[in-house]
This record gives sequence, C-alpha cells and structure tokens, in this order.
Amino acid sequence: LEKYPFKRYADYIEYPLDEMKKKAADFYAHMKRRRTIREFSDREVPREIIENCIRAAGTSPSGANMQPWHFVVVSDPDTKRKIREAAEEVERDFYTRRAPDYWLEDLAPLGTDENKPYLEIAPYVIVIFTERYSVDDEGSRQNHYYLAESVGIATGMLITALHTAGLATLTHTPHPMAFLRDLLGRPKTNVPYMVLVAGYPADDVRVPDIGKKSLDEIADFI
Ligand code: IYR
Repeated sequence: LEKYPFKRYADYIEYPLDEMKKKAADFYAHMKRRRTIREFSDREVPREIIENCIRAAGTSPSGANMQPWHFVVVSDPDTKRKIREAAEEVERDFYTRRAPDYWLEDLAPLGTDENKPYLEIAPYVIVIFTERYSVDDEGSRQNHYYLAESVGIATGMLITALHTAGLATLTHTPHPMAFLRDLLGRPKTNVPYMVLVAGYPADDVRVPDIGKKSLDEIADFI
C-alpha cells in the first residue's frame, strides 16, 4: 500500500473548444454583473445556500492543502448588532481621525462612511479568519503556509459562489479587526481576514458609477 496514495482524476471534464469559449465568455458576463452594494434587504436566505457556498470556498487550493481558513456565519441578531457597534466604533476613528486626506478622497466615489447598518440588516455576516496554524489532539503544532494567498483565493471563491447563487455581497474590512476574534470566541490561532456581508439587495439599490480596467490595462500576452 502506498503511504501517500494518488488516484485517477476522474472529475475533470474537457469541453469541446466552442463550448469552452462560450463558457469563458458567459462566465465573464456573469461576473461583470456582480457589484458591491451597501444597502441590503432584511429578506431571509435559506442557510443551505450559504452552506454550499462555503463548501465551494472550502475547495480552494491552499499551501500544502492546509486549508488555513475558518468561516463564522453570523445570523444571530444580537451578534450582528455587536459586530456593527464595534465596527462603527473603529471606523468612526478611521473616517474622522486616522485616515489621511488622500485616502478619504480615494474613497469618496464609493460613498463609504462609518455607518454600517447593513451589518445588522443583512441576513448573513460571514467573518473569515486566517488560521495561522492548527494544534492536534496531542497538542503538537501543524504549520500552515501561504496564508494570505490561500485565504484570499477561498474568499474570492466564496464571493463568486454567493454571486452565482444570486446573492449580493459586500467586502468589509474594519480596521483594526481584532475585536472579531474576541467577539466570536475564536482561538488565538485565528486572525480576522475579512467580513463578507451577504443577502438580497435593498429595493432600488444604487451603486457607484465606476468601471473596471480593460484587458489591455490589466494583462500582457507575451
Ligand atoms: N475599512 C473602511 C474604509 C474603507 C477602505 C477601503 I481601501 C475601501 O475600499 C472601502 C472602505 C470601511 O470599511 O469603511
């Protein structure tokens, strides 16, 4: 018996080229429709949908397959309120004192400020943690690798999964974020990475009239 078994990759599907081209074009069109929104509806979303989106995120590649992420899905109103209050407190300090003028100028087109009502209104506030290392039952420490890369990919896949399911999202990065670990009772090995708000958009939600760089601007083919 092999110590580290391999198996045939039976799940791979090769599409005919015309189908592959269509899939890539359709996926781009699909992703282009995703917008970050800052006004959410309080409409309920079945938990099963979030569960499968997190399962999808959990398929992400990671350094040595250590899967150094942990997702805390908050729907409890009391916990959402505590997150909102703490986030608004650190953000108030950011917007009124810490942020340099050039930063506030760069944020102006997005219409952000220290008020984060969506942290209470949206049905789900998903707090993503980086697990820096794990500790097994005997107390020995297992290192994790490429933390930022791994958790970044998983977060991107989660955003994509939620969008594909038909939900709107908002990436929120309160700073400093340490309060999230204490508030959610995560161990010291866990460092908050990002807050992802998910739900239906509010009726007639508006978004900033901003665009994305073109392919020419973001890529070179050499
Ligand atoms: N963390 C703050 C400020 C903020 C910073 C950037 I860069 C953004 O793209 C958006 C917001 C907040 O969440 O409001």
